Order: sequence, then C-alpha cells, then structure tokens
Amino acid sequence: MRIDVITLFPDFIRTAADIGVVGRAKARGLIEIATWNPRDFAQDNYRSADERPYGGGPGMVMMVDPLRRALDAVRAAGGPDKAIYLSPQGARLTQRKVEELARREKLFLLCGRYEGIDERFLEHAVDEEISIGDYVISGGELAAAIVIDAIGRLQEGALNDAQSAEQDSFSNGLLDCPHYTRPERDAWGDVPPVLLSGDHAAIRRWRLKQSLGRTWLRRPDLLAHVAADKEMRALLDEFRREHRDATQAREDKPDRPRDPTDKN
Ligand code: 9D3
Repeated sequence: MRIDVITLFPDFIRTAADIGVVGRAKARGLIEIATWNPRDFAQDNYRSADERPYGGGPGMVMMVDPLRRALDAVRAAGGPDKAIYLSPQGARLTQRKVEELARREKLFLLCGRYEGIDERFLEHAVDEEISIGDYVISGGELAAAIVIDAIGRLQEGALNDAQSAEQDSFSNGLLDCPHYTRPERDAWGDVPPVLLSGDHAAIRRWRLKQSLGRTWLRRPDLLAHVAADKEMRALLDEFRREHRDATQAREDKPDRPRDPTDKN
C-alpha cells in the first residue's frame, strides 16, 4: 500500500511509522509512505504555509496555494485524486473503517495545523473526513499516525500472523481476555490453573468467557453488536452468576476489596 501524507511535520509521520510491527511492514515494503510539506511548496522567502483568518479571531489558517502545489505533486506522483482529511469534524474512526482503508491500494492523508485549512482547498481536495475521537488534539499528524499504525499492522498481519489479527479486540467485537506469563506463582497472585492445564478446549472457553465478561462489565455498548451463539450466552451467564456471587460475598465482608468496575 502506498500512503501519501501532506503535513507540516513529515519527520513525525515517518518516525511514528518506524516502530514495532508497522516499522516491519514498512521495512518489508508492505507499506510505503511519501510525505509532502506545504512549506516546501510555498513561494515567498519565509516559506509561509499559513495566514491570519479573514473575519478575525485567534490562530492561523493553512493557505490554499502551498497546499494546492503539494496536492499537484501527490497527483503527479500517482497518488489518489482526493485526500482523507484528519479533522475533528470527521466520522469517528472504527476498526471497521480501518479494515476498509487497509484494503485500498493507495491512501492520501491530509493533516491540518493551527485553526484549520482554508475551506476552498477542502472543497476541492477532500472527499472524506476522519476524527479519532471526541477530544481536542493540536493537529492532524497524531491522528494520521494512528490511522497509519492501525492499517499498517493489518498489512503485516495479513502476511505474517492472520490468527492474531483475527483474535484482536474489536475484530470479533469483544474486549481482550487477561494474559499471564512466568512465574506461575507470585506474591501478587497465581496464574489461573486452567491456563496451565494443557486442555486447549478449556483454555479457549475460559478466554472467551473472560472476554465476554469484561465486555459486559466495561463496554456493554459493544456487547449489543455481538452475535452471541449458544455457547457464548452460556459462558456470559456463568460469568455474571460468578460475578454476582463474588460481589455479594464482598458486600457481606466489607474488609475485602470490591471490584473497582462495580458501579453499585
Ligand atoms: C481550539 C481549536 N478549536 C476551536 C473550537 C478547533 C480545533 C482546531 C484544530 C480543534 C482541533 C484542531 C486540531 N485537531 C485535529 O486536527 C484533529 C483531531 C482532533 O482534534 N480530535 C479528534 N480527531 C482529530 S483528527 C484531527
């Protein structure tokens, strides 16, 4: 996959994509990132890419002209005609959207800084807007890095370890189960015996039950979209019964710590 990015901070985008599985995907040529800095396309001596907003108000706005030259360069290099603009006004990024983007051959990301980008550029160059969530960050680069990371690890996973991508939280609509490693016994607790049993069917059931239970406790909104089969319904029922019993036991003995996720 080829990813073109228009950004005032090309080093940040490149560096962010150099770590971990995404860095490996890049090193293997599974993803290729080309950055385009509007400042390099400015024509004044100061290489200005921003100006004060018409109508007044705080901050600066990215100008059409340097962006248009950067856009022309992306198109001349064979990039897509229209960009995805990382913006607080965009549709919230989801794993479903990430999977859709990962299937494309080319991506073109546009990062804004300051108060934003002159609307005339957006009208001509953008056909999609993506937000990473309902909070304010100071520019599009961090959001673009998140999009690239989420997509890049799927490219790597597609070749490498299709299993782990499939088992991801959210790709099955559930939160992840707890994980344990050595030692078996520790002052802070023991590893659940089932994980040491070698009984792979029992381990799979335990993990699924934990995933269902945690999703029920922490993200009940996700559970509404999960197509639960008979086994899953039975495992969640078991988890809820055990959770209810454990919670009641704690209420009888106020000295013992309560479940911090219990809102009652
Ligand atoms: C304080 C500035 N705000 C005035 C009400 C508007 C504003 C301008 C620019 C808010 C944020 C930004 C910069 N943010 C992004 O470019 C951005 C973003 C975000 O802030 N939240 C979630 N997703 C994204 S994607 C790009």
